[in-house]
Amino acid sequence: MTENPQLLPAVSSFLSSPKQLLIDGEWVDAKEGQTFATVNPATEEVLVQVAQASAVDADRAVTAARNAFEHGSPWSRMTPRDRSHLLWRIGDLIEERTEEFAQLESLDNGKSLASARGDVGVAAELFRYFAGWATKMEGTTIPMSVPGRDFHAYTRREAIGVVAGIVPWNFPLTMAAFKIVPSITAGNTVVLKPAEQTPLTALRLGELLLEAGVPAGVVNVLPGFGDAGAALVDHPGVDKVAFTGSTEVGKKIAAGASKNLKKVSLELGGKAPNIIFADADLDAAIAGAALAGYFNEGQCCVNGSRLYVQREVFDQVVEGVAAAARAITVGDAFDPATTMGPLVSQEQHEKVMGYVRGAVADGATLAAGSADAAADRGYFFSPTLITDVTEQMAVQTDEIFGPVITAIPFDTEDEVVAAANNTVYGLAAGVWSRDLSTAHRVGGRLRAGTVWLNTWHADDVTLPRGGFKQSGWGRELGSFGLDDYTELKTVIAELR
Ligand code: TXE
Repeated sequence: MTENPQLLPAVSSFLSSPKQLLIDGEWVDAKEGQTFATVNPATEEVLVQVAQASAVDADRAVTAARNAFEHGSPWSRMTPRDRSHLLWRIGDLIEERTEEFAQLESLDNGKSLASARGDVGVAAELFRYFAGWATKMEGTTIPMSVPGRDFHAYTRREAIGVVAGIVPWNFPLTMAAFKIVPSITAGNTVVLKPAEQTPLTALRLGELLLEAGVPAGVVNVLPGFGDAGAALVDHPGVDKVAFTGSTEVGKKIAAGASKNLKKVSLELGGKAPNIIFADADLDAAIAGAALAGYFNEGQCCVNGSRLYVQREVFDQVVEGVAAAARAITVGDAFDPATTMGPLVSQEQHEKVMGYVRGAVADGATLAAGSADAAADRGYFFSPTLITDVTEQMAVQTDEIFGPVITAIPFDTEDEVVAAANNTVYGLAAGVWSRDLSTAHRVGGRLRAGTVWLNTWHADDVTLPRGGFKQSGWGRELGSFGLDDYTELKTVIAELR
């Protein structure tokens, strides 16, 4: 690997030895000895070799998680208050190591350091927010009406058991936290499978969890490919699967988990419509549209990829977003001038390029960007804005997961709502208008789990998120975020 003088000693030291699996509180090699290389997408250089989990390792990890969950284990005996303190402590440890996590994330995923620092902050805050919920998993007492008899009935929220968390590469650390935090808040144990493209921060988090005092087996980390994820989905010892990733794999997971009727939560793909009315604050809307489409290299499930602009301001908005795209500096995360890093992998790069080339071949126009790689080395791709698009083009119907926005003019509210909802996805949507009635009314008509009015990507760990339609099952975060990680038990006692 080329020498990078900016790397913290802790990061260099982390990368100086092959990475292992975390099973039952121990760092171990994969049983079958396999490893894979994780690559820096800015340089295409191998960062480090990582143990590659197989079905055998999945079985070992599930057994460890099961034992850690069982009645009488240190974890099952830990009080909610102690769990709360533990979660808070982990949040502090993550925050103290912000720069270290950010560097590792930028190296492995490619995102700018500023972006990666933001992700680390979210992960730390997630632990702290849920620390508060550990002591507030309350039930209710419920009156019963049985003539002549007396009852005391109440509900309890209990842990489900072993959770398999399977996560993608676009926000590796925060996605790991999204699955681990609600799981352990509720007293479950976890086997986490990070994405094969970006295993490093989840592994470093595993080290930190042990340092913070999470008992052995409560959180296990299994880097590997889809087969390791599938082995977890199939494993009878797993009680719940929590997945974020493509809709295609989400369907496989739902089918696999249904064999044993495991609980499943899914956060899947999106193709979010972003609607700008002519009466909007256009400066804000243009900046918002660029952020919606280009943040995180466009590799966001809530990426505002379909821009609809009322006809009278269409040219002005297209010009503005194109200028914003051109103002973005694409480069290596460690270059301070960089505002957009490379895409995560060669595969993703080819996929995004293919969509843009396909659109151009079908007669679309590039208002910004290009259909070519932005550099000879590294998976760089220029932020792109496409006009002269039809609703039938693949660039308009498919989740591209890159910095690509398509822009289409509209005339009426009914027309744009119909177009916006004409998708199998339903993760996010946005409306820009100075007329509050328009904004709220249209927001109400959009079939999406999150609707932004006069903003985009504004978020907090307190807010539930998830998808309508084929964008998923269930909600994550906020006070709703624990529901999918608990079972509700009804207890009925007869008072004699
Ligand atoms: O996702 P996958 P990929 C979309 C986006 C992207 C496309 C492909 O459009 O271009 O998906 O990305 C694990 N059983 N999103 O291939 O395959 C896999 O190892 C169990 C949207 O990276 O869904 C990884 O850990 N697990 C998305 C995780 O699933 C399996 C974020 C995600 O991989 C598996 C990422 C199987 N059969 C991509 N096959 C979002 N909604 O945020 C793979 N995996």
